[in-house]
Amino acid sequence: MKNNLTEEQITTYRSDGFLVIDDFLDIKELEDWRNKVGEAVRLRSDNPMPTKGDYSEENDAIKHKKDIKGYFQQRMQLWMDNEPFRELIFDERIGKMAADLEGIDGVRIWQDQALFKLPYAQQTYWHQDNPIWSFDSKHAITIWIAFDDATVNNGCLFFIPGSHTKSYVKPEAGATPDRIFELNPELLKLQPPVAAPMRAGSCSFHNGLMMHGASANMTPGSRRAMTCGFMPDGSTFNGTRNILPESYYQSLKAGDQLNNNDINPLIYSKN
Ligand SMILES: O=C(O)CCC(=O)C(=O)O
Ligand SMILES: [Fe+2]
Repeated sequence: MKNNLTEEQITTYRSDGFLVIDDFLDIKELEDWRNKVGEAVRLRSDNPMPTKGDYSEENDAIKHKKDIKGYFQQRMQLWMDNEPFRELIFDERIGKMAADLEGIDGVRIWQDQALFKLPYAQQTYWHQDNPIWSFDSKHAITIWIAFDDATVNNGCLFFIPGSHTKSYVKPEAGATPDRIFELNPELLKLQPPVAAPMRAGSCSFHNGLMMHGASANMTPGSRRAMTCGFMPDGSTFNGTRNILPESYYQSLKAGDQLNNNDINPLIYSKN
C-alpha cells in the first residue's frame, strides 16, 4: 500500500480539495480487496444497510434504494456485518493518511460503501458529501478506491478543483444534473471540472465539501469501486438522520459528540 504521503501531495490536496494516488494498492492487495469486497456485497444480497441493523424506512440509504436502480449496486456499512471487510477498512494507515491530509488528530468511520456502477448506468450527479451527513465539518474526507479501471467511458470521478470551501445550495429532488450550477453560479467561476481516471488499485481522497460527480457507464461491464467517508474525531451531531441507526439517532440531541465506537469507530488517533 502506498500510504506515505509527500509534503507536495498534502499541499496539492489542500489547494485542489482532492488527490489521486496511482497504484495505491499493489496487485496482490488489489486482488484481496476485490475478492473481499465482492464477497461482502454478495452476502448482503439486495440490502443496502446491514440487515441486523436498527434502521427505519426513513434511513437515507433505504429510502433512496429504489432510486439507485440504474445507477449503482450500493451496499453500505459493510464493516458492521462482514469481518474480512472490517479488517480491510480498520487500517490505521488509511486513517493516518486521511488525518494527515486534513491536518486533524483522529478520524472515525462515517460510512463505507461499495459502489458498483452498473452497466449503462447514469452519471453520478454533482454533489458534496458532508452536507448530507449528520455532522458539519470542513475536515470530513472520503477515500475512493477503484477495483476496475475507472475511465471517462465507464464512470470515473470528476472534481471541481477549489470548490471545497463552502456548502452549496442543494438542488430540489428530481432536478436535472445541471441545476446545481444554476443555483450556485459561483461554481462557474472556478476551474472547469477535471476527470480523474484511475487504474484498478488506484485511489483518490476528496474533501467532504468537494463538488464531485462521475460520468455515466457507457460500457457493458460494472465499474466496481468502494468509498469510505471519514469524520474528524470530536465532530458533533447536527440533527440530520442520514444513515444513523434509529435508536441511536433518537437518543441524540444537536451538539452531542458522535463518539460511539460501535457506530463510528475511531480508526486512527495521533495520541
Ligand atoms: O462512485 C461514484 O460514482 C460516486 C462516488 C462518490 O460520490 C463518493 O465517493 O463520494
Ligand atoms: Fe460523493
